[in-house]
Amino acid sequence: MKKIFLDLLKQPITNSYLQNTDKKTLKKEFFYNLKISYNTKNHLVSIFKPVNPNKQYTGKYAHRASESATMRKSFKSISEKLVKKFRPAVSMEIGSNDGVFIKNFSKKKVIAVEPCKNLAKITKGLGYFTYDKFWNLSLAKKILKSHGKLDLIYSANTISHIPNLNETFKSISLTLSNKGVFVFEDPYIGSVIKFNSYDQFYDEHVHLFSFLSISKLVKTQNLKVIDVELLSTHGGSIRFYVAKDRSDYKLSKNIAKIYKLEKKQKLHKFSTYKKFAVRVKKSKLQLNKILKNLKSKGERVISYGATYKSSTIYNYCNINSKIIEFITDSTKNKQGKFTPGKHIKIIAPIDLIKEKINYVFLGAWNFAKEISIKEKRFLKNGGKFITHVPKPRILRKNEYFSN
Ligand code: JHZ
Repeated sequence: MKKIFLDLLKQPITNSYLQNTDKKTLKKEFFYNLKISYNTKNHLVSIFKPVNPNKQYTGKYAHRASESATMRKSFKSISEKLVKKFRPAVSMEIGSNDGVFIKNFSKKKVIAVEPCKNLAKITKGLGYFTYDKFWNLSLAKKILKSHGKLDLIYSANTISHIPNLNETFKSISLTLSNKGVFVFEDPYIGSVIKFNSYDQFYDEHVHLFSFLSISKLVKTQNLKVIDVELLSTHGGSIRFYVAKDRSDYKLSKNIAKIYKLEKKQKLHKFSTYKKFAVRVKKSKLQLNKILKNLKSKGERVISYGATYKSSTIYNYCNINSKIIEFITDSTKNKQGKFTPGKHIKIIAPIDLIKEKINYVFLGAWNFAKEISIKEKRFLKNGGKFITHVPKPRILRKNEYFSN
């Protein structure tokens, strides 16, 4: 049974950055109710009524996974590790974005799946065989026929975006070879609860995974979790290694460890999520208080990173361009546009000192360390970062390197 524990109010589609804010454009903006539920049967945390994926993964998809040095490094390191460990003959990536992961593979040995046509064009252009389609049973059958069984399937920040997980894992089960491994990583519900990072809930994050939920879900498709890793990427992610349940793979010691950890954190109890929802409401009040106080003193506040995540914050906390003057983002195709719902202007990175900016809200708090290094002159000059994780606050000196 699905039980709702959090209501994040009316939210737009996070990828729908606006070209302009004229009446006609605003009238067409789509909103839905972002309510989050916990499934008492399989422990899965999901959006109660997800948005239709055709509205989300269009030919105008803005996010580029290779935009951060942290992620480029992470994808390089996991691709090398997987090749060394599993020596796959044929591999596949689901949700290949701009090719940041598959670039580390030989073109003959990997295929890409990417439903956003503008992104699929990038990997096709790089010479990788790319299916510009959603991952589902019909595509799995097509791939099986053309490429045979796969030894390695990898996916980052994509499986959590797919509403129908049963079909997703069934399709994996069908295409995986007997020694094949499916490795996927997504934001971790345990970290969201720990850091009060409620901004990890937005239209694209249909589910937030735990070991408890995934181990149950894959079992129904004759698969088993053979290993699991907790990662620091994206403010706390979880990486699963899944294989056929009759494969020879032994279970890693990490399995017992994470099972214990999640039980200790009570991720299998509805009350944990109810308590989290109370903290989220408090977080909204605290963040508004900090920002309004700065504005009343005449301070200029901007934001760093026009993230999909921060869209949830702006819309839930009712933060608009009267509070956050503008947002800087290094992604070229976001620049010159406006954020969905609250219509804050996005511009290219600027010299914060020259522009006399004193306060910067970290929309991309998950890259606090990388941004702190980039902006060390600003920080040395007395500039301050603001974050909402784990509690809304103005960051003290030396706090930037903590995640
Ligand atoms: P970032 C997207 O979410 C959408 P977002 C998606 N649903 C998902 O799951 C995650 O990615 C993985 C910019 N930036 O990665 C670049 C700077 O401007 O936290 C990006 O626009 N300067 C697929 O948007 C944004 O911040 C910098 O120095 O929440 C970061 O977005 C750095 C490091 C980043 O994901």
